[in-house]
Parts: sequence; C-alpha cells; structure tokens
Amino acid sequence: MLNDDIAAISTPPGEGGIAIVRLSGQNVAEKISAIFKPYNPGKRIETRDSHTLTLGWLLDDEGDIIDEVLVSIMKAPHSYTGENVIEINCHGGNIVAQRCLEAILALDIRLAEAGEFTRRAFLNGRLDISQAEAVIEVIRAKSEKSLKLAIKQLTGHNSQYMTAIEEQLLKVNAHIQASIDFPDEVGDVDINEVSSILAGTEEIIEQMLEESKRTDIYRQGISVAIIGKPNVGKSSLLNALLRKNRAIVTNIPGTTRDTIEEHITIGGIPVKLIDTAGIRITEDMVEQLGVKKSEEVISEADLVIWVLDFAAGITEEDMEIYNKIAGKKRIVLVNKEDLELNISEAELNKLFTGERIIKASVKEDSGIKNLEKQIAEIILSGQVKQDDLKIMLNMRQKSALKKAKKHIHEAQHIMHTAPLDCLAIDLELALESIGELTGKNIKEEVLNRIFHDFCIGK
Ligand SMILES: Nc1nc2c(ncn2[C@@H]2O[C@H](COP(=O)(O)OP(=O)(O)O)[C@@H](O)[C@H]2O)c(=O)[nH]1
Ligand SMILES: [Mg+2]
Repeated sequence: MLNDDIAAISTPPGEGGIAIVRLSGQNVAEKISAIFKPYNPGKRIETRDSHTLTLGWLLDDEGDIIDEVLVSIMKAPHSYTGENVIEINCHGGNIVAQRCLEAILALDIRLAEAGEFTRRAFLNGRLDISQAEAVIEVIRAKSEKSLKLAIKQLTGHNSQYMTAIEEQLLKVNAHIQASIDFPDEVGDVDINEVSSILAGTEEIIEQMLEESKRTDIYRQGISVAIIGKPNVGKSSLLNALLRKNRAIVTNIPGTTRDTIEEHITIGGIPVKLIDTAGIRITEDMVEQLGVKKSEEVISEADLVIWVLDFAAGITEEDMEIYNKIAGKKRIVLVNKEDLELNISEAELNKLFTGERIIKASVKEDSGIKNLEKQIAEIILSGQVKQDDLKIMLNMRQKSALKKAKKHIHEAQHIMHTAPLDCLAIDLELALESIGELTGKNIKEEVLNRIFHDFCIGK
C-alpha cells in the first residue's frame, strides 16, 4: 500500500548524541501534532512551512513527556521520499527513540519496512533505480574509494550510461519495427548502420563490465591470510598492520589457537586481515582445530602472507606449509631480521625462486611499509590508477548487463542471415535487460530484493 503513513527509527541502536525517527506519508504532520507540543504554541507542526525546525515536547498517550525533541518537516514533493516527511530528533538513548516510535505507531502510522523510504523515493521518481542502489553502496562503503564511486552513482552517473545504451537500442529497434510493419514506406534497414550501432553498445557494455572488475576490489575488498608455523611473528604482524594490540603475542608457540579477523585499508583497498593459528602437527585438540581452520582460511584467502623466522631457520614444517599455499597469490615475509640470521640470501633464492620475498622485523618496524605496498601492487597488478575509476556495479547490474550484451551480440551475429523478426526479438530481449537497469522494466520481486537489503529506517 503506497501512500499510507509510515515511520521508523533511522539511526542505529545504542547510545548516541541524538536518534532520529523518520515519518513519511500524506498525513504525518496532522497526526504528529496530536502528540507533539511545541514550546511556542503558535508553531503547530501542520501549520509550519516546509524545511523548518520546531522544538518542543513529545508526549505519550497519557500526556506524559517522553522527551524534548526537535522536529523537522519537509513537504511533498521536496523530501527524500517525495511525500511529506517529518524527522524527529530525540536524545540518543537506548530506550528513548523506541518510546518515541511507539507513541507514533499508536497514531495510525505503520512501521516502515526495510528500505521503504528509499523505495518510495524511487516510486515517486526522486531517485532512479541505480541511484536507489547507490544509497546502500554509500552506507556500506568500505573504503574512501568505494564511497567516492558510490557517490558518483548516486548522482546519476551509472544511469547516464544505461540510458545512453537504451536510447541506442530503442533507435535501432524502432527502425527495424517500422521496416517490418511498413516495408513500403520505410524501405530496407541499413544493416551496416545497425551493425555499427550495436557494435558500439556492445563495446560500451564490455568496458563497463571490465571496469567493474577493477572497482570490485574497492567495493568488496580482499581477504589476506597471515600464515606460518608457530612463533614466527604472525600475530605481531597483525598488530603492526592494525597499529594496535589486537592479538595476544607471546613467545610460547601455539598461542593463537583460533583465527582472528580485522578490517583495515591498504592503498585504499578494504582488507580483511586474518591471523591464523600456527600450522604444525600437535596433540592438543584445540590447537588441532585451529590448524584445520587455518587451512580453510588459506583456501579462501585472496592473498597469503607466509611468515618465516630468520632466527629459527627454514624447517621441514615451513616447507610443508609452502606446499599448502601452492597456486595462491602470496608474499613470503621473512621476519625477525633484527636477530641472528639463520637463513641466508642464497638459501632464500634457491628455495623460493621467483617469489616475492620481503625481509622484515616486526619488532623494529622494518619492512612493514614495503609489505603494504606489495599487497596493493599484487591485488591491483598494475591495472589502473585510482582516478580512472568511474563505474561500480553490483551483482544484479552486472548480470543484467551481461544478458543485454549476449542478446546484442546474438543480434549482430544473425543480422545478415536471419529475417528482421528474429533480429527484433533479440533487441527486445536486450532492451528488457537494460530496462531492469534504467528501472523502466523492473519487476516487483526484483524491487523487493533490492530494498530488503536496506536497513529499516532507510
Ligand atoms: N626479535 C624479534 N622478535 C619478534 C619479532 N616479531 C615477533 N617477535 C616475537 O616472537 C614471538 C612470537 O610472536 P607471535 O607474534 O606471537 O608469533 P605467532 O605465533 O606467529 O603469532 C613473540 O615473543 C614476539 O615478541 C621480530 O621482528 N623480532
Ligand atoms: Mg599468533
């Protein structure tokens, strides 16, 4: 039911300076007046101008004060949802926002579903679908770069591309349909022109998909596992990269028994850093489980930092781990270079020809900067300068673009041999897929899926 009045707490739970309860719908101003008592009795909410603030008390159904609140009103169509919107700023305690919401829900105002405010913004034409999806990208951005890309998308950047592609396809399609329907008046289709337009659109889609592979790294991040035998300095390395003491470090082998995950950004890339239990044969049951988990982490990691210990030398245990990381992207970090070196340059070169080897002392903070640099280098493999990035796509967008590309490709393939009707079918299918991205042809269930990903109150 569109246009009924809805409300939800828009700020996260927990203590904070303020919390915001947001309301949207035709009659929210009149309804809220029943429980909002402005300090200045002349400033009843339903009589206030759009985009004004009013201070006062919010009351419960017995007339008792719940909180001192500041109420803003944004009237349709100049609001986030395009409807009348009211935002109540109350104190940010655990209970107070909840009490305000309860009082509001007693006014024949329904609790909003997840993403319902943004969904209304879309349905009322305030945002197109790509912009609506950008809202969640902004909220979930894991790095400055992915935030920048999300903001770009929010300003309608992706939509421009999608609309341009759609326009080209519509143009070709109209031409072909006309030739099918009115062969005498319209004449033959200029196959070469159609071919070049289709090739152009296919090329643009191809570029967008290619670029999205690179931006994916900034959007989703990567996981980096720190592995090695016990006591080589894995947890110390985790702490050094985090710049805080997260993991327990001792000189007792087998200290880290479980995996520890933390998030950082390296060179603008969101990185999930995983410290693992040292891998070794052990009788200890808990440690055995840790070792097993370490092996799983290796298989899932995008990149492995394998830590060796200069002082301990290279042992059979090390070489067993080396076998486990065959085929993984990896960096060999030889730690504790401040101690007596029991691994020689020659030995390293001989055993690990072609590997990226970094010498470090976590204790003395040497080699860490180099490690960070190399992580970024491996992940980006020299692909792009950050500023070149323009397009970020989520799974849904990618899959719709791929479908469109497939049909455009097919159309080009059959165009010289098959009748125009067949060409028209492929074009229709391509347009259908692009329509999912411009929002012109988006199904209810797809909308449900998009907005259910949002939080309540957004
Ligand atoms: N001398 C020296 N000791 C280190 C270095 N890095 C770590 N250690 C020590 O090595 C021991 C094991 O470190 P830890 O990080 O717990 O190793 P893990 O078992 O691989 O996680 C601790 O006593 C650390 O203080 C280093 O670069 N130089
Ligand atoms: Mg450890």
